[in-house]
Amino acid sequence: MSFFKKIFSSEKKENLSQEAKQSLDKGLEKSKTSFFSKLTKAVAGKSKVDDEVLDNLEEILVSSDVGVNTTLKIITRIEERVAADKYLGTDELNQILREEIAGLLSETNSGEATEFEIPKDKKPYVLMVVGVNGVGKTTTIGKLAHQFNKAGYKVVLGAADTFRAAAIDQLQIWADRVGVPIVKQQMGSDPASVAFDTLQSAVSQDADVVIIDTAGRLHNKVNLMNELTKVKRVMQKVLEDAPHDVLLVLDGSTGQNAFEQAKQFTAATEVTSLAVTKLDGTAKGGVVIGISDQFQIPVKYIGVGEGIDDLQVFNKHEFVDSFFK
Ligand SMILES: Nc1nc2c(ncn2[C@@H]2O[C@H](COP(=O)(O)OP(=O)(O)OP(=O)(O)O)[C@@H](O)[C@H]2O)c(=O)[nH]1
Ligand SMILES: [Mg+2]
Repeated sequence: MSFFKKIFSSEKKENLSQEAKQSLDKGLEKSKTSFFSKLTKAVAGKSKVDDEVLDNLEEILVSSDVGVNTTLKIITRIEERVAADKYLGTDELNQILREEIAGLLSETNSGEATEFEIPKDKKPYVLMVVGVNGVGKTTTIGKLAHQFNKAGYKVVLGAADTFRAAAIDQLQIWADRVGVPIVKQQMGSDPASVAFDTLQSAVSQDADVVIIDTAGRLHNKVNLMNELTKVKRVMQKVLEDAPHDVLLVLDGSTGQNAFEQAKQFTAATEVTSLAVTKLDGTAKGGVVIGISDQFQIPVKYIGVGEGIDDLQVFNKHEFVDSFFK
């Protein structure tokens, strides 16, 4: 790479991350506004952090969908600081919260990455996307395909949600929009067979990334889980270590429901990473903090809008920065 190219590409990268930062700020706006207006009310007329302030704070965190267990951890940390420093002022509460939440998240395995990357030793890298209906699976796949494509990877999509004709059409629209190939069959065909074809096609095209869409709804939950297991098993006939990642998509705007879905899915099938969507337009952004803390599975991506660029790599440092800015 020439010197000028290097400068240009590093400038471009900075620009992009600047854009990403703005879109994160915008995506978290509702959550922040709601959180800080509650916090302002909770400390009104109070100069120091006392039991009453802590009680209120606990209520605010729970009502911001951080989740009870994670809230208790945060409150305990703050109590310890209050015990050590009896005159902790409420004007410092914001900073303290920020530090404690960052501290808590630093212990989780979510959010270390800053860029859309795939493991270098997997080719093609196979990503299977799962989740209940309507959470944003297909949209997330389209956005991911766009990011990987932009990064120079050769992407192939597989329409293994054969339960609805519209599901296949929807993925086709995304494939056309991004400009990547899609492997599909008729509605009602065997999803495992679509996944098999997709992997074969990807291997023969020397593709870098395969993303498999799956159904979010079937006649019942047991069917759905059995089907996912079968899709995986059949993919392994082409690539024995596929899928390399199973991404569970959760709708962040459903708050506690997202926790429930994560619990149920991770108990029923192997999930290796999480995406939390629809953080824009909701005040429930705190759910990402709770999910990162409560699950051993890393949150990798967050959805902050319906547009093609509205998917971000979840980075906990950026998230906390943006939330407490
Ligand atoms: N505001 C917002 N909307 C989103 C986001 N991600 C997805 N959506 C919207 O959520 C709706 C459902 O998204 P889909 O991608 O169709 O969800 P799905 O999980 O594939 O749904 P099924 O195929 O029915 O199982 C669509 O209207 C998307 O535009 C996001 O991050 N923000
Ligand atoms: Mg879909």
